[in-house]
Amino acid sequence: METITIENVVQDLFDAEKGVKTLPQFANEFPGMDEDKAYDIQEKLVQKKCEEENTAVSGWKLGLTSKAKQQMMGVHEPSYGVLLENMVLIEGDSHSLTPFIHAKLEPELAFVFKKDIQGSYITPAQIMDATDYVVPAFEVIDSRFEAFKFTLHDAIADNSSSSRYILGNQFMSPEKIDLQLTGIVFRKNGEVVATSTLAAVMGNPAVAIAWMANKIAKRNQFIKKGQVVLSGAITQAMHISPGDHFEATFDGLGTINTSFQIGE
Ligand code: OOG
Ligand code: MG
Repeated sequence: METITIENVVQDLFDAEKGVKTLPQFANEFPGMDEDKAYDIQEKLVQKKCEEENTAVSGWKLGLTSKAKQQMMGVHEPSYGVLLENMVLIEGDSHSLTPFIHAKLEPELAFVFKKDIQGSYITPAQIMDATDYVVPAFEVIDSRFEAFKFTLHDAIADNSSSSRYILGNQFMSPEKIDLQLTGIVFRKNGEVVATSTLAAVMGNPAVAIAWMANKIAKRNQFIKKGQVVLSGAITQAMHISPGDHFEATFDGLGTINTSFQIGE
C-alpha cells in the first residue's frame, strides 16, 4: 500500500470538496498522527485553497466549543479552522445546495476585531477590548468525511468542517450584551428546533476566542485587525435540505435568516 503523506491527504480533502464527494477517515492510519500534525495538514489545505481558488484568509472559526456539539460528534475538546473570503454567503438570500456534500447549519456569534491580538497569554478581557463588534452569524459546515463521522484529528485536518459563513447585519459592541445570558431561538421552516444562551459556548464566547488565540499562538499565528472569528455553534447543527429556511433570533442582537435551494 502507498504510504499516506500530508500531500496525499491535502489533495484528497481538496478533491472531495471540489468533487462534492466523501472520503474515508484517515487519522487513525496516518503515521504518527497527533494534534500538531492534524493542524499541519489543515495549514497546507488552507494554503492550497488560497492559491487554487484565488482567495485569502478572512478569519477563524472555533469548533466543538459547546457540550451539544461535542456530544453530537463524540469528541471532548474544541478545535479551530480558518475562514476564507470565498466562504462568505449573503444574509437573507437563498443559496444553492449544489456545492455541498451533506451540509448542516448552526447559529454562532461572530466577533470582528479592530486590533491585532498578540501576547503570551491572552485573556477574555483582551478579546473584549480588541473586538470592534459582535454580530449574529450562521456557519454552514460540510464534513468531507463519510456520514459526517470523524475523529478530532480528522476534523482538524479537514479545516474543522468549514464550508461557508453568513454574517447578520446588526452590529453591537460586545460590552453592550450579556455574553452568558443572551438567549437564542433557532427556527427551521418556522418551527423552533433549538433554544440556548451564549453560555453554551464554553461559558462565554469570549472565553472560547481567548482559548483559540492562545492555541494559535503556539503555532505562531494570531488574530489580525479586521478578521472575523466564529464562536462555535450555540446549539446543535441542523441538516440542510432543499427548500429549508433558517432563522436565528438573538435577544437584543436581532435576527439572521437564510434559505437553500436545489440548483443555482
Ligand atoms: C466540526 C466543526 C464544528 C462548531 O461550531 O462546533 C463546528 C463538526 O462538527 O463538523 O463548526
Ligand atoms: Mg461551527
